[in-house]
Amino acid sequence: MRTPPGIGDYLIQRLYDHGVRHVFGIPGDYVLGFYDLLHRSPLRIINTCDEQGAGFAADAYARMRGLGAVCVTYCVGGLKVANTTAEAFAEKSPVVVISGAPGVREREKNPLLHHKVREFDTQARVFKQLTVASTVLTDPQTAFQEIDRVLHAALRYKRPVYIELPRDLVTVPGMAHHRPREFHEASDPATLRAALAEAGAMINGAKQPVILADVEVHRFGLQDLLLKLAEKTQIPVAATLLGKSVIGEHHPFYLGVYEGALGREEVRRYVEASDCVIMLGVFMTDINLGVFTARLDPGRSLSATSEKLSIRYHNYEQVRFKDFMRGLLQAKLRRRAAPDFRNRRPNLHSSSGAPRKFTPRGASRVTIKRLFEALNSFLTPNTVVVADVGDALFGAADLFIHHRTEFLGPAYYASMGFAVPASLGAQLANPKLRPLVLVGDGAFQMTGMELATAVRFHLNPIVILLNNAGYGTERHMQDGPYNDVLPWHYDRLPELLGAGRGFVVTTEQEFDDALSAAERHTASYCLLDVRLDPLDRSPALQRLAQRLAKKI
Ligand SMILES: Cc1ncc(C[n+]2csc(CCOP(=O)(O)OP(=O)(O)O)c2C)c(N)n1
Ligand SMILES: [Mg+2]
Repeated sequence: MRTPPGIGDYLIQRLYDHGVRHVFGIPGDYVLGFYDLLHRSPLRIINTCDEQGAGFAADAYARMRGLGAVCVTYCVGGLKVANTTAEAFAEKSPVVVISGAPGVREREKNPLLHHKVREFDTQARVFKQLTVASTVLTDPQTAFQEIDRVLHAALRYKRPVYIELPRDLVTVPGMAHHRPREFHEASDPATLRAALAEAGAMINGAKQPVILADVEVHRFGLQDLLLKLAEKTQIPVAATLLGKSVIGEHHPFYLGVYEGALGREEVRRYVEASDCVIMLGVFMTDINLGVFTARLDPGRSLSATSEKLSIRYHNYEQVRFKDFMRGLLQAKLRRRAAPDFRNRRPNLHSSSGAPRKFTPRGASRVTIKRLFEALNSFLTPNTVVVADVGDALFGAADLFIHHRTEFLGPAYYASMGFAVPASLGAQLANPKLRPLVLVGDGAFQMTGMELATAVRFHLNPIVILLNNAGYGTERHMQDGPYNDVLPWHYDRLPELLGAGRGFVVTTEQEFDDALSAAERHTASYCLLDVRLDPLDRSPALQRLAQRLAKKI
């Protein structure tokens, strides 16, 4: 009889089966045995400067590839990825958190082993709160099933999961003759039919229907379906900030980002005037809804997600999101007159619909508004834009990403420090893409040193550092010395890391030149330290402030 694989090997095999090729993390004695297995497996270990960097990288990897993994040691490493796991949970990203732990035999008599906080299960209890499923693999008889169960939950709910592996069980064989269970979930056919009938009648009866697409269309890989639905019916598509880039944004019927008063006025007007808003995979968060300035009437909308389907005021149970989307595509929906929104964006598109070229105004000081205009013409189909919190994210809302799924930003949980490490995960997930990182100086000081990891693994992000001498977003709410940060010599990072290129940018011409140089320098990362006026802000933030001011 063949011996069954060891528990660690089985976990690696299952990750591989689900498309994972890289595991991010930092080793420690409780996880060394598993690291040794990983090292000898087809999965590549990407060790970062800090666990938080590994967590954000794995999150971006999961958003791009459908599953990501971070592997850390007990508590000192594990608790450092609590925040990144929280972000993955809140924003629906399927990250597998693997933590080493003291061996089962070492736990007898409750000794005070290093890294232990309170009880042996303290870390597992923390992660129970932060994940959709978790397991501590203490029993070889059930370990394989547990791994299957937890990975299935990650894929089903697109949320993080936690697997704790006691160090004395890593190479212990699991149950013999185990076969990974296939999980099939189906919609209830009668309910699906009824839902589609009501949705079809509502859409066909509407004068100005509009699709609002969000994060779950990305996570469930339904972008093609969405595009087909829009092309078939010629119903225009708007995206939320979290769902940004769900379709190619130069498409004639792409409206733009809808985010209430935070978004562009023409998008807001169109969506809010619609008598049928078809919300697909929409997450009703405050940022998605323009800090609740959005006016979406449930009586004029239908909303489908993996958790809930409602059409006007009716809820339908047991209808899978995918089935509903597929059903809509097959339904008899009226074809509308073709919309074309490109000519409404004269500063972005020429009359032929092609993206406009940016012409720098020589020695004028670069502003956030102009910076984003320049980036609009700099983006290529091979760019993945990764934005951090702050004006990097607000300003990015107005970028027009060429191809779908090429925008990543923590647009709900909003933890600073996401972008630089996330760019590593994004590029490893899809090496054809070059990341363009938009990050504030404050956020950069949290995790920017992960550029060292970029150097080690030959990645080449272009980092646009929006240097406004501190926490600009906070300054607009309440200012004080606590919003200042030390002005680093960011452009000299290449000296410290022994690789990369740094630029100081003050004028439009310098920005344009530095972008061209960065485009040519593909051997390593480039960092553009863009010195902004500390009180400058993006049009998006400005719009919000104006709208809120009108209300007061
Ligand atoms: C980890 C974390 N700490 C604190 C905050 C609160 N916060 C939101 S925006 C912001 C300032 C961001 O500064 P910076 O990265 O320089 O971007 P800017 O606002 O200047 O564009 C802070 C501190 C946060 N979102 N995340
Ligand atoms: Mg700043």
